[in-house]
Amino acid sequence: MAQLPILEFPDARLRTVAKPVAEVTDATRRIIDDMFETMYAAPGIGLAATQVNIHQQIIVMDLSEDKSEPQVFINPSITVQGEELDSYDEGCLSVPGFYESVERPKSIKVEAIDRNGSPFIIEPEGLLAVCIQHEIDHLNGKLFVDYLSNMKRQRIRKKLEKQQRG
Ligand code: QAP
Ligand code: CO
Repeated sequence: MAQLPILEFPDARLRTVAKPVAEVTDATRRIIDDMFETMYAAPGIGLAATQVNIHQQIIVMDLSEDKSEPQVFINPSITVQGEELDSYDEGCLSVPGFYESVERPKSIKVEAIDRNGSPFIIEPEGLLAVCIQHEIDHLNGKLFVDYLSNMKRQRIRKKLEKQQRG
């Protein structure tokens, strides 16, 4: 397994739209394992392949305290969104050090494929629903900072650019 470098905002590669995985193979599972290693090391609760410069529709997530609940979503799609919205203070491994409130549908229905290539459907609420929506945004080249005011986003961009220059 290998830890992969994480792209940071405002890197243009984070704007790439990921392609669906045509077939789940050992190569796909190797990417998934490397993504888990990268996410756990960070540490984070969710990581989209886009963030490690792999432009395939793959998400890994673990909301547990002790790395005991790894979840994989390949080719995920949101098929139903509830009417009710909820706000959550979101962060992102690609926007290190910044947390801002984002409003999203509180409950959704998601169809995806697991690491064995089997389809499944879930209806998450709470943090799981927030995290899946945040990660699916990554696969579409979108970041949580895109929901903020231009002023807030620009402040975050300037601070990160300065930090990245070292
Ligand atoms: C996405 O984010 C998420 O700023 C996953 O310095 C987060 O794992 C969805 C992290 C919150 C919903 C709510 C962030 C680590 C990890 C940082 C993460 C940082 C170090 C973020
Ligand atoms: Co993120």
